[in-house]
Amino acid sequence: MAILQILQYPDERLHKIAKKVTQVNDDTRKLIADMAETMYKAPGVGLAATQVNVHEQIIVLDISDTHDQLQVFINPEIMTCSGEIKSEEGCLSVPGIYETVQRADRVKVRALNEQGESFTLEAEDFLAVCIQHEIDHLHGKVFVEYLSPLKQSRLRAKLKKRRREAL
Ligand code: GNR
Ligand code: NI
Repeated sequence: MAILQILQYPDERLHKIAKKVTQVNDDTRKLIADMAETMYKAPGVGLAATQVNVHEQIIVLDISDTHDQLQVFINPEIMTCSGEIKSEEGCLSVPGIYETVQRADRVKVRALNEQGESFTLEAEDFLAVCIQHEIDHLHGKVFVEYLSPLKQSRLRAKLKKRRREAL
């Protein structure tokens, strides 16, 4: 297993569109194991392959306190969604920034598991928010893109400055 490097916003590669996984094999499972290790170490509740510069439709999630409830979604698709929820979001690619985002509060997702088998899941509340946040990453979208253009440009400037000072 290995800890992977997480891309930091702003980075053009966070806006790449992930391709569908055509075959779930040992390479896929190795990547998933590394993504899970990277997510737990960060620590975060989810990680999309896009964030580790792999542009394939793979997500890992674990919203448990015990870090033993790993959920894997390959080629995830939102079938239906309903309701509204406003919640504070953060992102491992935008460290230290927390902003309120509005999303659907129930989603039905279809995806493949680590064995390449299709499943569906109905999620609500925080799990539904996380699934939407991660699927956005696969579509090249970072949660800060829901903020006003003014807030986004201030945020980009702040993060670039912070990065300059860290070097
Ligand atoms: O660790 C994470 N926490 C979080 C909190 C609220 C809404 C979404 C998330 S996902 C985030 C990890 C991450 O960046 N996944 O892409
Ligand atoms: Ni994120």
